[in-house]
Amino acid sequence: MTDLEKHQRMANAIRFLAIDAVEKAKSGHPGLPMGAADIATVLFTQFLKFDPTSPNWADRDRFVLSAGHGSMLLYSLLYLLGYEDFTLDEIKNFRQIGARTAGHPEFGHGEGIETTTGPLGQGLGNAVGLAIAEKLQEARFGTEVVDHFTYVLAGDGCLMEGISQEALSLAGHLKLNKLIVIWDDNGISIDGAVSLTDSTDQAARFTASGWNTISVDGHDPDAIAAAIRQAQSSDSPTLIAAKTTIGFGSPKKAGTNGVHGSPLGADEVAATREALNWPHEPFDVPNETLDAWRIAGLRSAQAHKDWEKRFAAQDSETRAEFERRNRGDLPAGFKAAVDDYKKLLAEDKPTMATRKASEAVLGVLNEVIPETIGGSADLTGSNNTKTTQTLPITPEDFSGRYLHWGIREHGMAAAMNGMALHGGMIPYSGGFLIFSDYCRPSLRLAALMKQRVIHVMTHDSIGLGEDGPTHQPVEHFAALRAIPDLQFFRPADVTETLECWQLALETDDAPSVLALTRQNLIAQRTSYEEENLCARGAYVLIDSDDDAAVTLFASGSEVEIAAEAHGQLASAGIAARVVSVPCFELFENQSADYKAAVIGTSPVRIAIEAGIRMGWDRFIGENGVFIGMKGFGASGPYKALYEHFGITADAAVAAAKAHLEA
Ligand SMILES: Cc1ncc(C[n+]2csc(CCOP(=O)(O)OP(=O)(O)O)c2C)c(N)n1
Repeated sequence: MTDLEKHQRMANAIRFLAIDAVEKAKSGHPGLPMGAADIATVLFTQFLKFDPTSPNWADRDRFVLSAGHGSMLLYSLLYLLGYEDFTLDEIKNFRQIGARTAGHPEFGHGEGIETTTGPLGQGLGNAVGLAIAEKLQEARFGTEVVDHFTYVLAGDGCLMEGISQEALSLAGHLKLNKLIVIWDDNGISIDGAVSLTDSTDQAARFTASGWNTISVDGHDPDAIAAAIRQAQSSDSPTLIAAKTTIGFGSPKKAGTNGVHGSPLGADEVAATREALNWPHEPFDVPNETLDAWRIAGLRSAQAHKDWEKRFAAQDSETRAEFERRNRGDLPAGFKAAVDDYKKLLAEDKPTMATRKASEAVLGVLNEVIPETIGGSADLTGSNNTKTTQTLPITPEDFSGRYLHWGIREHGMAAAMNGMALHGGMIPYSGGFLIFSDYCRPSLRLAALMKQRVIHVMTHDSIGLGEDGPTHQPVEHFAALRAIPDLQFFRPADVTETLECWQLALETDDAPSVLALTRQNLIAQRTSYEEENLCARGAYVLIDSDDDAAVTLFASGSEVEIAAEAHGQLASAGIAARVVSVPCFELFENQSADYKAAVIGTSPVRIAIEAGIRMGWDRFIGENGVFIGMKGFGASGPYKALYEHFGITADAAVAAAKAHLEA
């Protein structure tokens, strides 16, 4: 058998596993695996460094299938290469409940999947983060320990999505030369030919952002190999534009949108078997071909052993630190640093904006956690995310700890997911809360993938003032609270900011958003408590000796208003209590008893938050009083805005009295 014949059989094994799995599931996308099988065969049998017996080997190359609808390409590869989690039964269970072979690749379902893909373009963004992470780790631990490539297979859809522009321009700027994107250039998307909707010269676009670009025939294994070889020695990231035929091998459907996302149908499956000379039963890969794949799966075993030797030769401190960071454990000094600072704050009781509080907290935490990587989407001076420890990361020097992401919220959030997935670091960002909308798809995926990424989002309400309604979050608290498994924090003062940072860092299986103010806030917590009170999500900040007639619930900057209202009510002889609610999600995790005790039995319950009411009925009931926003904000000085929208202590007191008298 010639090398070409062997290659074709190996590629056909991918094609037919995909065809048969989609046929059996009666749903899925056969077109991409059939079209990209040659590319994948070359990449995985000649280039990719990986070890199926150790899927999480830290120095493996990463492969991201950005065009996640082509998931059967990845599942076929993982089965053929011998990944334990991807058995033939899993392939046969494609798209069924509980299977590792979900409709789109999902991180955590089976080892060998590097990231969740499906929303087009996200994988590309993740890959930029993976490649950034590789360079950061290489700068810290050296090429003996960290030296791997990030490969991406992206489709037309990935390149058409806006996120691709943010991702690629950043990658070009940072000269991520170990990032290699292979574009499955088949000219077809769901509605038909790509020419229906797009005329971009993609190579020119990538070149304009500093990429190396190569064009090849995506069905010619030698040409693909030559292109990857050239890409590996490039000093910039590389786009390999690989011309392919979607649904390659299907006599009637190849090259059409009919094969993108539907089973071929029995007749066409039979015709394709005939055309590609694959006379085998469904799911049957002949031994000779399966063996060839399994041997390819062993290809990097020696490289892995060599790496283990090099790693073992590092000093014990380096090894321990590398392993600790990869495990995601926080360093030993973390808790003491939090505690010491909390004591100091209880003495100082500083008045400050929570964005400034966050900066002060980060100054303490960045000192003891060397693996935090900070950044901002061009709002460093506003987000206060940079500290003395975090020197800028530049294209020439990745020893720094601060990424100037540019004005690229979506690309930033997707890349941060990639950095977290890579392991060895804790990325945190900076941006305006209003623009959480610009990165929401990536925030959602961070939650779905259970990744510890931390987003500092400042200017969190009308309290930002003059910039006006385009910049004033209103529905954003509710919208972020709505994302399952994402922790949305809105701390009320400097101590709560410290506690929320602690919680965000200690939660290694979920993303967090810290919503922080532009305006100054007085300290609400005036005595030292060892316990992290924010960990309960909501807690009684000011209690009442008598049965409280009124309970005031508030988050963030509005806790100050609630506390002021409490003072006025006390003067009027009305017993009241104040509950601070920094995190809805954590509150829901508490026991029923705790929740009932915090909510209490006051006849009048009032919530104060400079956002929409959605979610607060949980605390105040539908007959409760909500003092907040009903629509968009306005441009003006912030104190005037609070008056204008009636979010004041006077309003809360008046409402309390009116309800008590009613
Ligand atoms: C953000 C996003 N929008 C829409 C979709 C739905 N969708 C899945 S595949 C696809 C077409 C992609 O075309 P292409 O990348 O060329 O894939 P191919 O047809 O080559 O398989 C679309 C619109 C999606 N998955 N993600």
